[in-house]
Amino acid sequence: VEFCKGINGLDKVILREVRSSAEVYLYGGHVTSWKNDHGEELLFVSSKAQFKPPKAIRGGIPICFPQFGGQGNLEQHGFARNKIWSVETDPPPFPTVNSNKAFVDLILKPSEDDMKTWPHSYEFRLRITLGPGGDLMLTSRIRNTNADGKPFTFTFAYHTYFSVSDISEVRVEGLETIDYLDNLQNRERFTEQGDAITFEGEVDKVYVSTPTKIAILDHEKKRTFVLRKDGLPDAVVWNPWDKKAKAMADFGDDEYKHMLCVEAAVVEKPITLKPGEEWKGRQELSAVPSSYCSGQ
Ligand code: TA6
Repeated sequence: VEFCKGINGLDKVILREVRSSAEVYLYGGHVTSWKNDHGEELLFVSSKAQFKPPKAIRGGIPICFPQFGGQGNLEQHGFARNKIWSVETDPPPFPTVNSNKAFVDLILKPSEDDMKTWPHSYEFRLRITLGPGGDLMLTSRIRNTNADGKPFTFTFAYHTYFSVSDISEVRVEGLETIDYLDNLQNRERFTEQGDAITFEGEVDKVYVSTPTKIAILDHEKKRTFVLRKDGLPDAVVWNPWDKKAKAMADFGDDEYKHMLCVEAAVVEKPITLKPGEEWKGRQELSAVPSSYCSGQ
């Protein structure tokens, strides 16, 4: 585990396991790189990403808390991804992981100023772990530490940007026949069709009550990303496609072809914590060789 300076002098931590690695900025508690043991980058970060506050880094794994999306009185996706986190020195009440995994524990607590935007106190612990096989695990523990007895309610997402060779040759398996809210049709509820999802245009869907395992198959790379999740019932699938890509200043016009967001999330049924209560949400990512051929 190395602590060093990244772009714009922002502090970052690098986790290494044999030849695989992961990188997380204290800015946003934001994973910006996950490389397999061939040194291949598995996450997408835009070439036009801003690595300086207050703009969130475009790509990697933004942490959306205490709000996912634009519904609510906070800015889109909340503020956790715009704050500077710190490294937790005294290990939190995490069960000790076996020693052959590299990990770092980050923590975010509100400042007096933050309490003006969202009048609650909390402890948000984020453990990033790189397993011996190069799997990447993010575990969030959020505790309500309000002294005034007030509960709070939040929604959440790991807004993961996967790097893909060609979006038109990507399939997502595991969400067949699942209901979703379509952000492109006033969040109306539909049911997904019966076979793997493919991409021919902009997609922005919140799948609700989804299975714990979702697969993203990249034809050209003969690679499958497997996303496993716990405590995160929903999954958001997003690709901006060409028009929306052009409308984002921190996103290259053609970059939509090489990324897909599949986001383990809590959206449909927000979480409410009373003081002293803690919520845990975990996602585990792996990248495995796959013999998938598109159109199969
Ligand atoms: O996760 C999908 C989404 O909610 C899209 O609607 C789009 O807004 C995307 O997030 C990116 O949001 P951001 O605030 O990071 O630009």
